[in-house]
Amino acid sequence: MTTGLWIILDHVVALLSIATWFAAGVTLALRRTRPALAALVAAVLVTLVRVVTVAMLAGRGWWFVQEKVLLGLPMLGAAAAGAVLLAGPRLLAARRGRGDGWSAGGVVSVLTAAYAALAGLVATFLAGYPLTLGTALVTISVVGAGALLTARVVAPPAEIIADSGVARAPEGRRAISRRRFIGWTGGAVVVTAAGAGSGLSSRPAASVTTGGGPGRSSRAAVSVADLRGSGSPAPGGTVRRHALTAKKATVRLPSGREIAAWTYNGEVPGPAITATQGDLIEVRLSNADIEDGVTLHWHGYDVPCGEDGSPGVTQTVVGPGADFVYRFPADQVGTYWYHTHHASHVGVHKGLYGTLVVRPRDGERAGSAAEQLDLTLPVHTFDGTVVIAGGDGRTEQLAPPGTPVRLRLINTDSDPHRIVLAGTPFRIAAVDGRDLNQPGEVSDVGLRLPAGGRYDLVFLMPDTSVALVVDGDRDGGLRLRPHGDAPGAARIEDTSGLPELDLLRYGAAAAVPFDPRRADRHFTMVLDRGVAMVDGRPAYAHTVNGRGHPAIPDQLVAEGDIVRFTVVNRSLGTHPWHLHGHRVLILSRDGTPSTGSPLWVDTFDVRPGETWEVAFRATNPGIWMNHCHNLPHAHQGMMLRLQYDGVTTPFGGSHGASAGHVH
Ligand SMILES: [Cu+2]
Repeated sequence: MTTGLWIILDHVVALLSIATWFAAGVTLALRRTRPALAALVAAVLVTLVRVVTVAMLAGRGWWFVQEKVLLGLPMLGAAAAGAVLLAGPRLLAARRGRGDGWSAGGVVSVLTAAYAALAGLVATFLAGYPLTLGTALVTISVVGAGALLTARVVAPPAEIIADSGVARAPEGRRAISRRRFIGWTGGAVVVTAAGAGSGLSSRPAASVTTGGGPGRSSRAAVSVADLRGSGSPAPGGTVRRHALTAKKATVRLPSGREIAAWTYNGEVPGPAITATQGDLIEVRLSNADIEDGVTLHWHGYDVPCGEDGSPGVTQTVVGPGADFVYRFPADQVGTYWYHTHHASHVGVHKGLYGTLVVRPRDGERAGSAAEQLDLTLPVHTFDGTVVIAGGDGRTEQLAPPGTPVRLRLINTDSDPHRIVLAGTPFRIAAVDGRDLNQPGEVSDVGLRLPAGGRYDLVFLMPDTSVALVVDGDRDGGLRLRPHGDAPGAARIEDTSGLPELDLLRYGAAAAVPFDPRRADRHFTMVLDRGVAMVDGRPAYAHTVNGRGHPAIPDQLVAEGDIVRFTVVNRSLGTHPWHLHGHRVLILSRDGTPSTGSPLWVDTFDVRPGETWEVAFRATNPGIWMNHCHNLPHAHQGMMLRLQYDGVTTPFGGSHGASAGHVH
């Protein structure tokens, strides 16, 4: 069973324990003896099952259970033990016909167990990982307050007893003062703990984490504004100049449908930028009428930091009437894309993206010179319709038998797409722009393309039709026909049952340029949901180690460091993790090492319950965004900075500070 399923099962059992404890408490309060006893037995059994599910999860990693083991279960266990001791004997006696099983202590203790069960689950959902002393104190005080209030409701308040005849007897007076003492001191403890807990919870985090390496040195500072691209192409190369103007436009898809888009140059996708290795790419970005501002981020391209397009970190956002010139060497071959990085959860979705493809100069890469059909296929969803390369998802293309074909798939959405290439065996020549080592021929497999990710699929055109099926839509996708005379004849099989190809076991292993076991720094990022501050406001955020942007500490590295990331997904959603300015090497997923081709990626899909280990060498100085590429998640807090020692920013440092004003 996957960790994700254990997480869900544990939530279900936690809900059941809440339900059974409340059932026991309410039936006992109503003096329904038999149902109360049955519910109490059920509650105890479910609580024991909960211990098992938490133990199973603990086996998958401490991150998944920390707050359950340290707070939720002990709190529930103590309350449950009290409930059994206080309510159990009278209920058993009632079953034998003595009394009705009711006692004030019994009702209060059973309901307190119910509050403890509920509070534990709420703490998991609202606070998550890591558990702080503040969270623990607040949670325990809430349960304590619940117990005190219940006692006041279930047993008559001391003042009422004081008016009755009981108060006249000495033992009655003692009982009253004891009750008052418990009430007042209990209340005082609860209020103090809650206050201390809230105070602790609102403390700011450290501004930086060092991952076990040294802290900031006293080296002379360099500004990201000075980390810019070189001014001339390599020998033999040319300057590829483009002018992109961000503007609103009504775009007509080939299907005839019109969409209100945000565009570069009135086109969706924006102009395709292509270059040959060694060229210099120079793009002047202007903004006509996107009020919130735009930038250009070169996704997966390890540009100098000042060209990275992160507003508030590497430049100021380009507002209407302003412009910014990006310049960087086309030194990486492969399939990439560009998009705005300001309020990108809105802007990219509405169309502010385009493709970037750099081909090798000498054509020495296997087959690349001979590829006669080379299609760049960004996959984007507009209003629920998947649009491929600006087409409407029913694109047809002629490809004579024997034609070498390369399909460059780019996922420009925030969710993964399932890709099936039907009708031919093929190879995945490159992932995220980087060639794989000895990629084998595959067929009848599904490919999961993470948000932001790219796959280059290559094959020789057979003499029958080939279909690219996206998300199982057999009417959409791309058709390649070998002959001009049989349009769209081939029937496409149902591809939904095909197994998913695991890229961690695809291709052949090869040497990598550094030893990832010798990491200079190791950072752990636990991804979750919870209440956290995002851009200065409290939100139900997507969090990293319990915090939201910009309150997540920067990760400090020094140039030349080998850096290791452990990325843990505790949540029920997928998080495509994306580090700017670097490619990372996949080491393992859920403890199973990558055994196929070295897999260098800029985005990796961390699914619910998964734990990924990746490593990279810090060779590109700057301040780099490190975030979830589900862009709404990033906007809701799941974003932090990787900062090189000695690099500063004059742009404020907080990514897209005005992003929150976008609707
Ligand atoms: Cu995410």
